[in-house]
Amino acid sequence: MARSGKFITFEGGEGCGKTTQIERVVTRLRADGRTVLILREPGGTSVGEQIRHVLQHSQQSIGMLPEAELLLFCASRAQLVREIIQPALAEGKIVIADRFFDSTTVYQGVGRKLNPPAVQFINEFAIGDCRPDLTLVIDLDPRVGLERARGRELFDRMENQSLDFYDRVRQGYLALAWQEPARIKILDGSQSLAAIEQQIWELLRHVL
Ligand code: Z5A
Repeated sequence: MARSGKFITFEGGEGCGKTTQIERVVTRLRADGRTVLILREPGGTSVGEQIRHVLQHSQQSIGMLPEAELLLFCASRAQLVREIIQPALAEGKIVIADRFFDSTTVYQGVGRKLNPPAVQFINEFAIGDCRPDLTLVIDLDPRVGLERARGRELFDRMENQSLDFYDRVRQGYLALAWQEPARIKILDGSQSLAAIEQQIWELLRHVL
């Protein structure tokens, strides 16, 4: 599908500040007269929200195997890409996603240690040619991020991992950025909200 819009993704570990920065940047973009669509992963479609519940909030999913987890994240994304993202990009919208396929590469590939070529193949199959124009990774020590994210009441299966898992996730993002420096930009998540927002704005203006 021809695309005149821009596709921006936000990535990072738990509590790194993605959601907060997306809200700030979208406010600025809309004030600038831009049409922006915000999406979150997993979810964003009717099918995807059901998969989100199975993946994250259902107590019955405790025994889910990493292979099943990988396929469910990619199933949610395959639906989101074709039902929402590609049509929006074809209409010229700016699409901002809170997580996309890099989360799968890092959480399932590096965190869960699934076979990297298998993860890459399934990941690519799910997205087709719908790759982000810019990916912003907010890098933060997981000890700080987990502390920020503490106190949420809703059960989340994905948030019950070891510190070692989150350390691998962090290293996984840094390695990805090293492999794809033109698309993936790392921001230091330990800075103030305003400082990170300003750096994101500069990077976005460059792409838009
Ligand atoms: N997952 C996966 O395994 N594979 C996949 O393919 C995909 C996802 C797509 C999604 O959970 C889980 O699924 C996630 C990865 C996995 N699992 N884990 N673990 P989610 O979407 O529900 O949660 P999340 O993506 O990890 O986001 P989050 O925890 O909500 O964090 P955040 O959005 O990055 O942070 P925030 O809500 O903006 O900020 C957290 C708090 O910190 C908040 O109180 C802020 O006010 C505060 N904050 C933010 N920035 C700052 C700064 N700079 N200074 C001080 N305080 C700050």
